[in-house]
Amino acid sequence: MKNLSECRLYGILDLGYLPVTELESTARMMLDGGVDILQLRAKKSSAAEIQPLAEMLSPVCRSFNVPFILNDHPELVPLTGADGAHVGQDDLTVARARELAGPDALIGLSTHSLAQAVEARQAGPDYIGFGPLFATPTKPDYVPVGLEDIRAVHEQVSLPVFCIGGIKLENLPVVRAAGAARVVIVSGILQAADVADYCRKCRALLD
Ligand code: TZP
Ligand code: MG
Repeated sequence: MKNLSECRLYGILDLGYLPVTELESTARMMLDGGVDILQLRAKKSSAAEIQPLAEMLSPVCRSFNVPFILNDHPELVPLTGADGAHVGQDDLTVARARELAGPDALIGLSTHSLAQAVEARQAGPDYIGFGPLFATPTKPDYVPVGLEDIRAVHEQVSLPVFCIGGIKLENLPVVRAAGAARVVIVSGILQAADVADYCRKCRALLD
């Protein structure tokens, strides 16, 4: 499986944008397009609903050597073959998530400011998300952090940092120029006319 250090483009299958019936086909298009990590995010679904979806997606991601991450639900990691879980600031702790997900699982943590990103080191995640950089309907109730702290986060946090929030193919060069090496793109990818092509173009800008 790809090491996190090699991963630059993080895609999210967000059921807010995508019907369950299109999950597998969209996952395959994203993987074909070169997404390096894939997350399942189903904010309105129960663990019982998420479990079979994760069981279906795990082997698909594995066949591309791409880590498969569950948003929340670390307890489903050992049951579904997922590779890890992502938790937010208001979710259970990284340590608790690791206990539930197992010793080999990847645990990601969302951060929403430079201070939170620096503090995240103590929590011990395998990577952090940093954002939202820009206002985004995917996560509406958050104040955007902008581009100015991206370099400081990279200087002060020695973990893979995935910038997130309002990132699209169009603004990716600006985000890169501000110091981002790794990005998460949700709606940009899921609303693209050609998902694989969109991912390919984003991935090329991250090399
Ligand atoms: N966390 C911070 S911003 C965000 C999440 C889950 C949503 C990013 O979605 P989009 O559509 O790429 O702006
Ligand atoms: Mg969460």
